[in-house]
Amino acid sequence: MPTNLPPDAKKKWEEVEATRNPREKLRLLEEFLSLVPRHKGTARLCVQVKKQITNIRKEIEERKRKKTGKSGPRIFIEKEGAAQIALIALTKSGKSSLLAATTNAKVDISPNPYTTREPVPGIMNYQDIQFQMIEAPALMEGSADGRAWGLQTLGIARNADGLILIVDLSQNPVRQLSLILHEMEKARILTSRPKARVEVDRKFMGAGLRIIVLGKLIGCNFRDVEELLKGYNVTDAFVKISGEATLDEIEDAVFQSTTYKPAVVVANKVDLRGAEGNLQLLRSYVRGKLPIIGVSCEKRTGLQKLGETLFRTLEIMRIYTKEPSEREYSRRPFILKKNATVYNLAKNIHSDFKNNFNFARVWSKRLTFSPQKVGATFVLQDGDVVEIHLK
Ligand SMILES: Nc1nc2c(ncn2[C@@H]2O[C@H](COP(=O)(O)OP(=O)(O)OP(=O)(O)O)[C@@H](O)[C@H]2O)c(=O)[nH]1
Ligand SMILES: [Mg+2]
Repeated sequence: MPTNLPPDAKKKWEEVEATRNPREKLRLLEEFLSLVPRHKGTARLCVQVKKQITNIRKEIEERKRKKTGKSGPRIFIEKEGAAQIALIALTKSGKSSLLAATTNAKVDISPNPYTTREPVPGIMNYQDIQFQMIEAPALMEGSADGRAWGLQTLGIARNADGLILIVDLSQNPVRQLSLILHEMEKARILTSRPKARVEVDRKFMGAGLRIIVLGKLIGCNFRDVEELLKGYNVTDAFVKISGEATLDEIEDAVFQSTTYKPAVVVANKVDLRGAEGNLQLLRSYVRGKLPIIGVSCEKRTGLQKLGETLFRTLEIMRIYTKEPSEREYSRRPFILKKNATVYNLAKNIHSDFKNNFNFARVWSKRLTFSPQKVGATFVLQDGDVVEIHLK
């Protein structure tokens, strides 16, 4: 059921979205909440907003404590490398052990529960790129309702580019994984691509509202969507709807509350008795929906597959750039989403590049001859070398 908010609440939400200052955001969110009428249709929204409020409060407290003075929309941990990966798991499953086995981070490994209480980052090398891994404090039943540091942990998951979900194979892995997925779902973090994809790309004032439906609207029509968006003062935006979308899901996109994170399951402690059988149980439960890697962090086995699996699951690629005047291409690749074009690359390099783009030359093993002169719409692949020529 759509929430159908009164105009003053919608107006307030606009202000919430416009501010990046945490204190200001906190104040506005509280005001927003007071303007939301309480009924069944708004229950979900209220829970969501309350969570945001709790998270921001924690952020502010944390900042005060650490006095880092760094600004930015989120505290958490500054991103580094090709992608930030959050390690999400129940206690004692081996999050710290995985960090120790794959990075140079200093961690506390212990047979006692809840040893790690603060997020711990580490850098894992994979070929010529790096993944930043972050151990989040253990998830538990009730995390999504704010138990212990649950909201912080879920916040780390939400802020990451991808997830590693760890289960302990010496215990029932299905129970562990379903608990993790359930808590995440309550916090609206999905590990499978939602059927619908709604992208709201806000534009400058006066740009107008453009809605493109590539998929199918379920239980609503184009006009309903337009009404809903206008109701939230989304009047200057490019809205792309793919897959099968309900009005609820479109509303979610306005609030940016549901998020999809690519995830890899690491089944740890394969060295222990009964692990083999449990791994099979896990595989039949997951049914190929998520990649599973059986490892022993203690014995350091099975871990060599992790980098490649992450890379594949994140659906990213490495693109190397070359200056027209240079002979060699840069050894530090740009990381782009799979199927990105030369245009996406140009935009990534410099905002001026997209306006002044003339043509590009691409070197690639898959081409019959290299370099090949291409236009902005040319679709790139992992490993391509690109030289951009401006007008
Ligand atoms: N047999 C075996 N034990 C392991 C393995 N990996 C971790 N352990 C043990 O499992 C226990 C918990 O490991 P940690 O890495 O501290 O687990 P954690 O998930 O970080 O736990 P918390 O931070 O306390 O929530 C420790 O006693 C580890 O020695 C493994 O591959 N095999
Ligand atoms: Mg730990």
